[in-house]
Amino acid sequence: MESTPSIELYGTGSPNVHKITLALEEMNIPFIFHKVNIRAGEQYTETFKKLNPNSKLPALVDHSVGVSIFESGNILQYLATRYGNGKYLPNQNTDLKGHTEVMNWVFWQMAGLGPNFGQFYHFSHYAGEKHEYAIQRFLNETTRLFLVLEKQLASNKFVVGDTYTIADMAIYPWAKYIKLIPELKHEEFPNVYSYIDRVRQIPSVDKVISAVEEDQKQNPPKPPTEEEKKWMFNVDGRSTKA
Ligand SMILES: N[C@@H](CCC(=O)N[C@@H](CS)C(=O)NCC(=O)O)C(=O)O
Repeated sequence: MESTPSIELYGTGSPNVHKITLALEEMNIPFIFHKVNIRAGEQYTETFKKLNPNSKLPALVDHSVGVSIFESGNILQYLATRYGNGKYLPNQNTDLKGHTEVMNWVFWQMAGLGPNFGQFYHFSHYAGEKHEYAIQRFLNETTRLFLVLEKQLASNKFVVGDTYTIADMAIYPWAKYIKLIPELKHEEFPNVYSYIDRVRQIPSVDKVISAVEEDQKQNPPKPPTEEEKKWMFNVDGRSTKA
C-alpha cells in the first residue's frame, strides 16, 4: 500500500515554483501539489500565512519533520540536505568549499537574477503606464547579470562544475526566459543559450518543463484583469483576505 507523501507543495505556474518541482522530480520525492490562486488573493489568507508569513509562492510543508519552509532558495537547500544524499549540494561538514560554491549561485539567483528580471518583466509587460527609466534600469541590471552567468558558463558545464546542482535548479527556470528579451541575443550569450538546451536534456527537467508547456498550451495565460492586478501587485502594500 502506498503511503501518503509527507511533502505538500503550495504553488502556482511560475519560475520560483518550477525550481521546486524540478528538485522534487530529480530527487524522486513524492509530493502533493496545492495550487494557490494569486489572482484571487489566496496568498493573503491567514491559513496560507501560517505556512508562509510573507504571502509568496512557493511554500513547502514536510510533515515528516513538522516544518513549513518558504523562500525558494531555502526550500532547495532543505530538499537537497534532507533528501539529496549530497548529490545536489555538497555536505558542508565534509566539503565546505563545494557547498559554499553552490550556495554562492543560489544566493546570486535569489538576490539578483530573479528580482531584477521580475521587475523588468513587470515594468515592460504589466505596468499600465510605460516608465522608460524603470524598464531601462531593470533591463541594464538583468543584462549585467546574464553577462556574469555567460562568463561563468564559459568554463563550467553546469553553473558549478560538471554536475547538476540546486544552483541550476534555481537559475535554469529564470535563465530560459532570456529568450523573452529581444535585446539579449544568442550572439552575445552563446553559453547561456547552450546551457539552457543542455539542462533541458536532463530527463527530470524535460519531464517537468514538458508538463508546464503542455499546461500552458491547454490553458494559455490570460492578461490579468484590473481586479486581479490588485491582488497580484498588492497595490497599497496592505492586502489581506478573509
Ligand atoms: N523570493 C521569493 C519570491 C517568491 C515570489 O515572488 N513568488 C511569486 C510567484 S513566482 C508570487 O508569490 N507572487 C504572488 C504575489 O507576489 O502576490 C522566492 O524565491 O520564494
